[in-house]
Amino acid sequence: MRIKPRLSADTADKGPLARLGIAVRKRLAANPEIYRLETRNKAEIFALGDFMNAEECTLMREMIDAVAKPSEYFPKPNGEESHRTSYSGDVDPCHPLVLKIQRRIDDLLGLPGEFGEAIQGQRYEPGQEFRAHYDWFRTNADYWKVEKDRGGQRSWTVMVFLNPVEEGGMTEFTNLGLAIEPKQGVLLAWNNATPEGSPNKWTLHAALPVVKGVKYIITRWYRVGKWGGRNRVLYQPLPGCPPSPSIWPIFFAIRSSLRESRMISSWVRKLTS
Ligand SMILES: O=C(O)CCC(=O)C(=O)O
Repeated sequence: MRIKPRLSADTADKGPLARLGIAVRKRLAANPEIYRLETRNKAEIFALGDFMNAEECTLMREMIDAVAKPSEYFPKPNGEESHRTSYSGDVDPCHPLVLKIQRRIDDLLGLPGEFGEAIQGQRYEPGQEFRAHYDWFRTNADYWKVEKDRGGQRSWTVMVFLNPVEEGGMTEFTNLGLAIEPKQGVLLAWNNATPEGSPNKWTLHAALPVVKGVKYIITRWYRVGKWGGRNRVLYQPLPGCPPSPSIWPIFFAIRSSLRESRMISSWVRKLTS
């Protein structure tokens, strides 16, 4: 009998994480509107301005208000309880705006939509925060037993700021000395893994406490496989699209030659009658 090795935090889903990294990196690098943040090559963090317009942000904030409840979180190893004090909730996944934004995010990263978790909205009021944490899963934690079959490790995180905040509320990459101020419509995307496919400890990040005003964001986390699926379908790079010959020129060519042959036979009929 073959015994399966127990996967450690550094090897679980390593291959798919590395492949996803290559594909998304290439796609984002080819997009002239995307800006890569300086991290001394410790992590891959990208930003894009005006990803959502003011009207979309307003409607999304209203949708968050409708579902927000005290945020849930994956417990930390040291048992620290209250490291996420915001309000959050999954916005209606069938709402046309949510579907539209979801498709735009999937397309930006070039990832299959089914690998993305449902878009989550978050609201932070004064004093609320999300202390330093990783988005990748600790594979020695109890929750991993469930998450490994629900799409596996988290690969990329995408978040969008939905409003400016009067004071505080920055997204801070704790060990990189980077703090990004909330600006309406700005999208941030980062790879939670290293280029080799291991969880990247440089992605430790926090939502600093809001001091004045309210902060709203949406987040979409991608897995290495189909999210929620019981059977793991792991990421494979899509083969390059073959050139798709349009059938319309062929259709028009056949139609016009049929017409011509009908015209010719009617001339022949006229001439011979
Ligand atoms: O609100 C933020 O700025 C960060 C949110 C965050 O860390 C998360 O959703 O994982």
